[in-house]
Amino acid sequence: MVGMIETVKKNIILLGDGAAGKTSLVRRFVTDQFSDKYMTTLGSKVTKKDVYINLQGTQRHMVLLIWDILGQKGYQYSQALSFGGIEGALLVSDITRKSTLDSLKDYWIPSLVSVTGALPMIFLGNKNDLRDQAEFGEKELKEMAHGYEPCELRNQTYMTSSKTGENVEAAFRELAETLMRNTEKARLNYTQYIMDKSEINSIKEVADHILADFSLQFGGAENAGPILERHIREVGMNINDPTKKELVELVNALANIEEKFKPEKVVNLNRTKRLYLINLF
Ligand code: G3D
Ligand code: MG
Repeated sequence: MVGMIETVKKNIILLGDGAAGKTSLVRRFVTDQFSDKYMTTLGSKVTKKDVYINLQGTQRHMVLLIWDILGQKGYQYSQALSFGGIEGALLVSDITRKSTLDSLKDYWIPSLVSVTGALPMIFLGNKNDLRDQAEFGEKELKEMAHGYEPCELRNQTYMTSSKTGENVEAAFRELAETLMRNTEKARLNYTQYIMDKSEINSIKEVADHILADFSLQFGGAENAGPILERHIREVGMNINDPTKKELVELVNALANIEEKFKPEKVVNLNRTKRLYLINLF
């Protein structure tokens, strides 16, 4: 069976001075190619890439939307607009030009976080195939990255080359996995929140929470909506006036679905906490 895999969508952005290698890194990651023909990126361009991540024994599907912007300073306003919804960043420096490292600190990071707030960042020292012309190395890159903790990243820096492909996949994956772990943390917080029964005052609110919880774990309302609608119909539940019996049936139906793509432990935890909420009323 192909199985149902949860999908989450994440927007990430590459920032750094012009010619640091942003566009080449995206091209290498997405198509595994390096082109020596340089095309100026006008405005921002979004590239989509599917990433599969194994997290705690569950296969996850992430759609990465990769924003590549015009790498010139001074376009702050229009660039800032495109930061909306950005959840992670790759900060690209070119090891043959020390100035590209400095401007991460002086320009790119401040202009990013002023819009997005703190977010996971990975620091790249690109053009590592040109080590013999380097003006700085991994040590300086790490020093800068450490200044931006707590990003809680295991590996915040990568020496990359879009020419040879060195570490390109690893750097993108590190960011993707970090974002996936953060999504997981948000879920746990949400569970904590709904377990606090003082937040829930009626059986209808219980139904709301169960539907929201399922959607969240299923990668959003877009994916979960049609499935929920079908099962609500099947148990004959009126969403504005649910009965306990109907809700219990719905919870069991949702557990059957989750069994197909979640570890048994998680399925049982979800079922238990949902039944617990129903039984408060
Ligand atoms: P940008 O999008 O950050 O502005 P680009 O940068 O990806 O357009 O790359 C700028 C130039 O650097 C290009 O060269 C590109 O081929 C080169 N480049 C990018 N990454 C690497 C790398 O890892 N190693 C080497 N040696 N060169 C790289 P041109 O000459 O076409 O301008
Ligand atoms: Mg570019």
